[in-house]
Amino acid sequence: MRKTILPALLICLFFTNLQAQSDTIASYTKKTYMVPMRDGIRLFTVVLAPAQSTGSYPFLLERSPYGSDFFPIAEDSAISVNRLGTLRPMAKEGYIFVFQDMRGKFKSEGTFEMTRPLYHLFDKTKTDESTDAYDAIDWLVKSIKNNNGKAGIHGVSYPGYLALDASVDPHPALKASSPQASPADMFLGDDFHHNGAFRLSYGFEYSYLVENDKLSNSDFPFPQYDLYNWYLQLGSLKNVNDKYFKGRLPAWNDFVKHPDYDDYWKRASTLTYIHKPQIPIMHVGGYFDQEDLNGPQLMYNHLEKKDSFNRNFIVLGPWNHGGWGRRKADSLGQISFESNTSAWFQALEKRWFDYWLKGIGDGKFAEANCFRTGSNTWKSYDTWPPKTAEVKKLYATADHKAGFTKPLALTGAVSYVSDPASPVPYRSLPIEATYGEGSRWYTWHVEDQRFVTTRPDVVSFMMDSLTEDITVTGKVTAHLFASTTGTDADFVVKLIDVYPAFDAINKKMSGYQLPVAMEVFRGRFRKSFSSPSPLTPNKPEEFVIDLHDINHTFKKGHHIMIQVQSTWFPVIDRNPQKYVPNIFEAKESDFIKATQTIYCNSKYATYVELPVMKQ
Ligand code: PG9
Repeated sequence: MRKTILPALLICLFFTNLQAQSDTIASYTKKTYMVPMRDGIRLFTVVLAPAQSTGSYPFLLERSPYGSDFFPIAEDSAISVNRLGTLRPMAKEGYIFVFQDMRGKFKSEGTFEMTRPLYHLFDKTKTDESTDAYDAIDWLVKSIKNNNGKAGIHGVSYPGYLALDASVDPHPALKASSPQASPADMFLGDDFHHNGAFRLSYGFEYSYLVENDKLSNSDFPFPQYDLYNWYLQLGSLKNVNDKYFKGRLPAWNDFVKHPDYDDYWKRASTLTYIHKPQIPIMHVGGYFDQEDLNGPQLMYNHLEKKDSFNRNFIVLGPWNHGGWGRRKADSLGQISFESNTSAWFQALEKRWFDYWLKGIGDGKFAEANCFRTGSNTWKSYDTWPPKTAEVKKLYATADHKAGFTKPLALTGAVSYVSDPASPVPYRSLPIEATYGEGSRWYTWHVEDQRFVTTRPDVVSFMMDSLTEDITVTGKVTAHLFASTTGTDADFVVKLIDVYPAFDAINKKMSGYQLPVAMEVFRGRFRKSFSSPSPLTPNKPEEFVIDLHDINHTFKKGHHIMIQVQSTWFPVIDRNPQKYVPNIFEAKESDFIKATQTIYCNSKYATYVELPVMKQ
């Protein structure tokens, strides 16, 4: 995150070209403070306040584990609004920007705890990220002059998660919050696991990034550039502590200790303790977010059930992690969106905070603003997902095709051999370190899948070319009927937009295979994420896999494809394919080849549910 989001949102020196400003403020003065929390711990805080100001301004707060002292100017010196990057439009309007190192990171005192639960909800004497945000706001409104008594909080990813935490039992001055790419549940989705499958490269590199050293963001010193083989040679996950971390990183130790969805994960899940929006909340997420795609969608839906005061809003765009903070987000990888989607969002974010914190505007915000990929248009909705879609079942057939008609034959299946010794890469090699030099981590969600489609351990089911556009808006769910010769198995399902084989105008996009939805499921958790159980060899079972919300038009002439595989390495660790109680403790001999069978017949029909809009 650090190398995309921080530069993009905070220290970038590029300028955005948004709507006209009141243009009253030209420069900001930097001051830093050690702000006391209720338990005496002091948090390092940077305040940028309008210089030579006469008015009163709201606070816009961002709390972070990545280091908040990123404006390289001395205490008390002034900085021109032109150097405030994407904050510039709001800066001209007049805000007091506050950046705070969270507890235990960089210049703040105390101890860092990865995704610290909201302890105060169970014990009023305890502190957590919600009480720290409360205490910070309390101190700010009482201590910083020229404030108007109102505060907003926002942030991308970890800072987004901290914005969400701040929105629980909020300080009375906190009037609006925008958690952006905030994880919701680290076992079910987001950074560390997806449906119980462990995100190896991310979990390994991220725990080192934040826990190796309090005062820096640490890059693990890999001895090579392409990490596919490095992770393969690592072997069983037990080697991580034996060879590298030596039990020194608390987050990694917790991954090892908690292989199932137990109380540890439930306590850290925001779903457990946030039940209704207490203040206006605007969730922001990207369809191609390589880190926290699920969180914003899950949390919006969760809060929507209790949104009696209409305070819950969502924005979804064609973005990777934090892509809305870029100067220009008119494309991602090879995929064009035909307009600057980040400028569109940044204008909306300004209107949002201007309204809640400064009373500017009419306060009319659509419930959901969700970009439609494929046809490349912004759409607004009264409900998300819209109720007008008709759910259709796209079936996989034994001849590797896909169609809306259920297979009639009593038999029909497709098999492949999955070998943990030769796992399918999740993106084309080289696999650079996640945040390393030249990393293509940021665009792998839109990578052309032809790099794996021809592998014998990847099976595809493709529709004939479309005779008219099909727009899918809302939640895509795979119902996979599968068996394995082993006793545990992962299944990765992708929904792919296959471009026409020859595009005379845009030749390089001919035959492109764009994954518009994809997800992994660890078979042992099919009945319960808390109590895993082995699979019975050769027994067909149903695996229901949430492929998340999309808003995508498959254009006339394109094909829709379903793809299935059983490894996705090294973003997902290798399932040994032999059931063991804790995969973090598997032996090398537990990793076995297995034959996976995907059933495509009238009794066991594999299909993907698509919410299709009427044209
Ligand atoms: N995806 C990162 C993260 C968020 C929350 C917890 C752990 C990791 C991030 O970009 O901040």
